Amino acid sequence: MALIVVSNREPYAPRSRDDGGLDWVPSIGGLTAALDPALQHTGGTWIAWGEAHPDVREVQLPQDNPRYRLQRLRLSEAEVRDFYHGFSNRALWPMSHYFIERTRYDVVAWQTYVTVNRRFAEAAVAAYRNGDTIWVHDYQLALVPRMIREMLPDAPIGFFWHIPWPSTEVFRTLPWDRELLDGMLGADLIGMHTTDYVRYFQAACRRALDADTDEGVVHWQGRTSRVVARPIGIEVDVFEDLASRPDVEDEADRIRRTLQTLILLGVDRLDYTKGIPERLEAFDAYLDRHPDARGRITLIQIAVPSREQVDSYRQLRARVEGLVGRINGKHTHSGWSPIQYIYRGVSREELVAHYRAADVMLVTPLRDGLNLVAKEFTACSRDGALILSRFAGAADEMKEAVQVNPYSPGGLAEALQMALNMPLEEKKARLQRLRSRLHASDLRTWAEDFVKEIADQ
Ligand code: ADQ
Repeated sequence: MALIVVSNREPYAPRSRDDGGLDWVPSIGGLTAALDPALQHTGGTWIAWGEAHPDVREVQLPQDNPRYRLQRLRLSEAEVRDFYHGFSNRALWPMSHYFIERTRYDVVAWQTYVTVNRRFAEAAVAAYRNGDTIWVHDYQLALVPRMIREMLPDAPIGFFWHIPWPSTEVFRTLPWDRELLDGMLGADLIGMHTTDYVRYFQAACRRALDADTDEGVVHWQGRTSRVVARPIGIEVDVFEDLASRPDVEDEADRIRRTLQTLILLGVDRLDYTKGIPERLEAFDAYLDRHPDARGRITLIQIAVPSREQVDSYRQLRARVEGLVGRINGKHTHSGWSPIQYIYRGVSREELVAHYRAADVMLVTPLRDGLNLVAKEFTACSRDGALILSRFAGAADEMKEAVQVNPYSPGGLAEALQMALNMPLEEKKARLQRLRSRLHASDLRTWAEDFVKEIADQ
């Protein structure tokens, strides 16, 4: 039995070599990091948008040890603009993260979303053989389950929604709320990160579709879909191995030696949902209030560039850079600057070295489906403390983190004070408890169990 994964992003992106060939490099991001190992394990087909080098329609991956086939769809410029930047990232993304004022509900963008979803569905149907399992991912492709269902009435279809599912009043602002729900309900199994998202989704089905719901199921048009909370895990072993590698350890020591201060760390895609400006402002206020902390703490903020074609992301970048400049300008003295800002994707080794070097990890999104960084830090940390937003899906499973309300500057500063002063024994005990849970549901288990659950429906 093979697996067919359908997602917008591809797991590896092509990069030209000097000799004219292509190297396929792993993409950065939660979803692709999650599914590549799963598909390597089962074999099958991954269908995704081939962004760079669109003429390459198919490739066997990973390059050095091929385990599955990547089938790449070519999208026109207008499709990318309207389907991806337009509807996915200007309508569904802000709406699901409660940023209604940032949404643009444009009818042409919606129509393109429908057309492009159909192309993904057709590719999945063409790849499908009896006995296969289809797993569709995320908000860019919510209509695909229904479209596949119409062509393959008996295929096992799963769908995972990786971002928050908002409360019903927010979801109702979407002009195509019924269509979106109907699209998702083509799946046998719908997964989300938390039980709250599942409850809100069911409430939306009742309210918008007048569908019947029971414990964990939605009945709609003669079919039943199960809706389950299955928070994603990380590759715990991979992160632990990296964390104990001598070269990574040396790099962590080097970071600490260079700064000679306590280290606060933020690692995010540069996205307005991640609460980066709020975090910087809270740090600024902390330094104002604790003059003794000046020269003794550095915040390293690593931000990976994201969605730069969308205006609000460019504005966010300018705002963050402005804040970093202003705060550094205000507090820098005798060779110490409070913020080190890294605006690029970093390698896994570099990432883990920073997790190892950090005293306090700041994961303070205003809203986040789950947040993998919180789990990665937990797997790698020496004996650091984790500050975690109550609005990240991961907060449900990570009660031992110092939980904060990122909208409250005072609350953030207090959490920082608490984390910085936490006794070593307590930090170790909290990490220990968090880690034991990471092992119980790592990424491999999450993906394998979900695929099994789809097939068992
Ligand atoms: P994302 O919004 O991308 O994922 P997240 O879960 O934090 O958010 O995953 C980001 C990934 O990118 C992590 O693996 C992190 O290590 C990596 N990363 C971030 N910045 C980086 C940098 N500068 N350099 C290198 N790597 C970097 C979406 C949802 C989340 C959900 C995941 C998985 O928005 O809520 O947790 O999918 O379902």
